[in-house]
Amino acid sequence: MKLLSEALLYGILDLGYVAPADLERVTSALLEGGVDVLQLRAKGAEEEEVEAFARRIIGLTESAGVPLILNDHPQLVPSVGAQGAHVGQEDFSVDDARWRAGRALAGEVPLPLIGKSTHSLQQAAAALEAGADYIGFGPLYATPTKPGRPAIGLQEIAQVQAMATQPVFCIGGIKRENLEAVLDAGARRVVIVSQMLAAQDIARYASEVRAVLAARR
Ligand code: 3NM
Repeated sequence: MKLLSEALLYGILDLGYVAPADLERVTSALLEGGVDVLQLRAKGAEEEEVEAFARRIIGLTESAGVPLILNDHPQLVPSVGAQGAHVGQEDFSVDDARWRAGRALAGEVPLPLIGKSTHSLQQAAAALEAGADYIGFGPLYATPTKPGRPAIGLQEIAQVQAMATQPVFCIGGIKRENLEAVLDAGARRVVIVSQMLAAQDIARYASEVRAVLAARR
């Protein structure tokens, strides 16, 4: 299984953009393109639906050696066999998510990964202090994937990077056209959702972005 510490490109299989019938096809394309982590994000879906979606793709992510992270629903991590869960500011605390994701199975290594969305320096510091395995930091730019959420810009990326020992994934409105600016601001790892899923050739888009990230690491 790929290590989170080595991850550069974080892909999200977002059911806001991907039709349920296309789950396997898009997952395969993202994996072929070289995403290092993959999150299943099905906002508004019932728990049973999320579990069923995850079961359809877990074999693909496992074969590729790519950690599968469930957005919300940390309690589904053990039954699906996913590698972790991601929670937002309004969701579970890191500790609570970790407990639900299977802290009771602590004898089994590796433990589930818990990621947290953060939208300011203070939130980033708090999530890292709380023991998140990684954080998302954004949205850097306004984004249709989280409408109405104010952009936080690029100015604080370097400070977050400087204080974090865990991986920081910059997110929100990132695309090939602004990737260099995001990296120039200090980012090392990124999440790209809408632009990658809208690409004519998702695998190629992912591999091109990953190559830029790898060249700058
Ligand atoms: N979380 P896109 S921004 C899912 O800032 C998500 O926490 C964000 O999608 C955060 O690449 C975001 O299409 C949307 O902008 C990212």
